[in-house]
Amino acid sequence: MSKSKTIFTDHTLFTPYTRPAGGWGALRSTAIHWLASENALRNIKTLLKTNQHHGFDCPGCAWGEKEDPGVIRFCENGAKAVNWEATRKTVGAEFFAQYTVRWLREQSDYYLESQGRLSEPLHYNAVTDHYEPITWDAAFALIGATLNSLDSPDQAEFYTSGRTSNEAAFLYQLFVRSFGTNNFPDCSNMCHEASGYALTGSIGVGKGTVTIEDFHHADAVFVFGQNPGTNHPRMLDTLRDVMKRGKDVVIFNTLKERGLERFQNPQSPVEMLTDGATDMHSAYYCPKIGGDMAAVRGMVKAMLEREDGGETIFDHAFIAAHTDGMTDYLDQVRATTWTHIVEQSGLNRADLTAAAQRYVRADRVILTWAMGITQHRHSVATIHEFVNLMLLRGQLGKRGAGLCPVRGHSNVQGDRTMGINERPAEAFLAALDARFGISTPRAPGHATVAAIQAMLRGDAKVFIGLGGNFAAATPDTTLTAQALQQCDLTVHISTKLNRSHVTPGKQALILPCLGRTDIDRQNGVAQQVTVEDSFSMVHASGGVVTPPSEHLLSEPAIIAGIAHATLGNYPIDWHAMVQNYDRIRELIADTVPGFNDFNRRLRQPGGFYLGNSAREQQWRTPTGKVIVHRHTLPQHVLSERATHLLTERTLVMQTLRSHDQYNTTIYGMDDRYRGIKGARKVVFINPADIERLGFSAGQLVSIRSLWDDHQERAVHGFTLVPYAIPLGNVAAYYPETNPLVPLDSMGELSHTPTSKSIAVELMAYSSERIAADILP
Ligand SMILES: Nc1nc2c(c(=O)[nH]1)N[C@H]1C(S)=C(S)[C@@H](COP(=O)(O)OP(=O)(O)OC[C@H]3O[C@@H](n4cnc5c(=O)[nH]c(N)nc54)[C@H](O)[C@@H]3O)O[C@H]1N2
Ligand SMILES: Nc1nc2c(c(=O)[nH]1)N[C@H]1C(S)=C(S)[C@@H](COP(=O)(O)OP(=O)(O)OC[C@H]3O[C@@H](n4cnc5c(=O)[nH]c(N)nc54)[C@H](O)[C@@H]3O)O[C@H]1N2
Ligand SMILES: [Mo]
Repeated sequence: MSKSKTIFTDHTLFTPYTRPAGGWGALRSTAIHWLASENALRNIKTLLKTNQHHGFDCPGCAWGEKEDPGVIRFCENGAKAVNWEATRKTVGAEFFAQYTVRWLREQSDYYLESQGRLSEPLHYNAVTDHYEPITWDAAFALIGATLNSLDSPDQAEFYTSGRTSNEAAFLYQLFVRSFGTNNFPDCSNMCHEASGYALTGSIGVGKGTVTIEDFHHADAVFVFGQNPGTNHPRMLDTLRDVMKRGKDVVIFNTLKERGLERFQNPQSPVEMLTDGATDMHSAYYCPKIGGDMAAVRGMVKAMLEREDGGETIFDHAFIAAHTDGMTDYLDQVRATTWTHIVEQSGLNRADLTAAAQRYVRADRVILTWAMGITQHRHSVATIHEFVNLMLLRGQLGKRGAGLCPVRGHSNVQGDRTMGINERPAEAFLAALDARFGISTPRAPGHATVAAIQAMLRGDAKVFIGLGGNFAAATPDTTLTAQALQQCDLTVHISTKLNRSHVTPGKQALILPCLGRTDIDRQNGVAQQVTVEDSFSMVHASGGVVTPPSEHLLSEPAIIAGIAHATLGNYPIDWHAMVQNYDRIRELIADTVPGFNDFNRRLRQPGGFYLGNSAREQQWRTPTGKVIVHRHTLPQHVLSERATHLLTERTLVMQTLRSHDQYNTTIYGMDDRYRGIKGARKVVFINPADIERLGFSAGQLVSIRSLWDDHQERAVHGFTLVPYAIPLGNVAAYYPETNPLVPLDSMGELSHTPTSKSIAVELMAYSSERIAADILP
């Protein structure tokens, strides 16, 4: 392959974006997606109902809202999510009669989802390789009979994606536990699992401790490993307010993300018309991938050196009253060398000392984080390091301060609260047993990776997915596809066609459901569901759009159908619950702490706050105090199973989201803020690495990952894009790069796939390979 193969001369693919984030660019993009939705007029009305009291919760992210009547509450990417769901295009029997599953499998994720909303239940015919219509009753009967034929309930896996409402999630877990298993692989296993695990084991509760109100009182907000400009655009408003108050916003991100540099608020007429913009940070640090634990350790070390020199920096009264184990941790910090810290973080001592000073000078500090922190081998240790940093100055349990893992899916936190958990708490199981007269299983079930491993071994034979796109979202795509295809039955409850449907088991069903924006009538009465945001606020959501097909059922109705076909009326009359969702909420009120008087409280504007024990400085830990964990700084951010294969050509890769996608849903081919147009198969790489490795900008490469199991994991035909990224690091989009993430490469204690730290090597895309990819 010739080195001169560059496509950069005409700048068609890559042009650096120089405008502020938001602004006219965001408005323009909103308008384009809205007009392309084939339902433009209806959808603008729909958008105006987003996050309003009598509307629906945005199916985009889990950022919270202040109750502020009259304010329009949607962002560019929320608008894309709404337009995508509220399309008039549908896909049903005719389409599936035309195309085989094998043919559909060859199409892109974008093609599959853009066919429109699924409009009727479908059953896979393995003989013809086509999906065919099936009645709801026959579909439920097939599921019930298959589940009841298993040797053990543990041979079935019940996946959940985080858009599922509280009502559907509660009913689902009650069914699955009454059936007899805790196999609950969940999207959060790939997402904020490390946050829940680390926080529960330190402060006694696995959720963030702040509310949106706290941001108005913070003197400094530290944002780690997060790209809100794309993934939580409404958070930019909040950060901008902090900057406008003259306070600090301190960023740690491997990349210079546009939304964290400058922002023009599309909902501020003055900023829009004067073309003004706000600087979005007071300091921006670019650590190496996986370098955040080292960076925070460096900040603590800088503070500790001043303490050891006689200054008082730490809040000794808070430490004495509320923490256990701080002395040991500080000894560990003393034992960590600056050389190790600087080498692993990629930041110098002066920068880390300055970051520490910004932390010290603030009375009230909020620390937020997302996937740049949670998808590494040492994510739990890194989050413990965050907690320790915050404890040292008593930044927990006071106004304007605290920890804020920014959740992904709009109800991923609520699903956990409802009991979607493969290791449920004993108190919760006991409450279910007492209320329903059942004996729920006590043995821990499977999380996502364990579920894939069980399917591969043949130990699990049925897969049911409540939303999501398991085949594309999970690691090691080839192995996961094999796992699903080996199943006796796969069932997907979905709104849109996706890769999981075209990776069927021996038998397979697609069950089309209502989405968040659709009106859900039961017995002629429009129902509401509830969701919980990142700030533990529970609020109601009711659709406003006529559903795209009369053959759709709601998620609760589908779960009731499956449950009834499997268990009859044991332990409850499932169908009766669905007639009025208040009945499901009564069951929740009876069994889930914090939901007493649920039906009344959800009707108040803005919903209600579930509370957070750590915020009240009640530490639900074995000692009654915050447990200070001390971890040694890892020698390497990669697993030992990769480190002994490293050469000087090895790079560490993170997989991330473009501006035009929602997880595995691809809305378009652009990534505006990163300057990419019309392409997704790109690798962001430091220009010095391009040169060092003997490549040229714009060259096509193959990417191979390193793991010691002799499996070849590679993807081909990616374009090298020179980018401001630390030396030795590269970035590429998910899900195209999921085939590179080894199934066993998991976070310690969290078992989250390490999709932000993969050891890879780049190779020229060979002409043989090109021929193999292009020729049929
Ligand atoms: N529009 C839109 N909104 C979404 C989603 C979507 O796909 N599209 N997905 C939703 C979901 S489920 C989730 S979980 C969230 C995801 O929200 P994010 O966590 O913002 O998502 P990613 O694109 O994975 O971005 C990771 C960010 O971390 C940085 N990063 C990567 N590795 C490191 C590291 O080691 N250290 C540091 N300091 N930074 C690092 C990357 O450069 C990038 O800016 O968004 C939710 N909202
Ligand atoms: N390499 C790599 N892998 C990752 C990540 C990464 O950063 N890198 N991120 C991980 C993260 S944070 C997450 S959360 C997971 C996401 O994993 P998932 O939640 O499984 O994936 P999504 O892409 O959000 O699911 C999209 C599908 O959900 C269905 N859907 C949409 N709305 C509804 C609804 O209202 N009801 C129902 N029943 N179905 C609906 C549609 O059919 C759509 O095709 O991916 C993870 N995988
Ligand atoms: Mo997520």
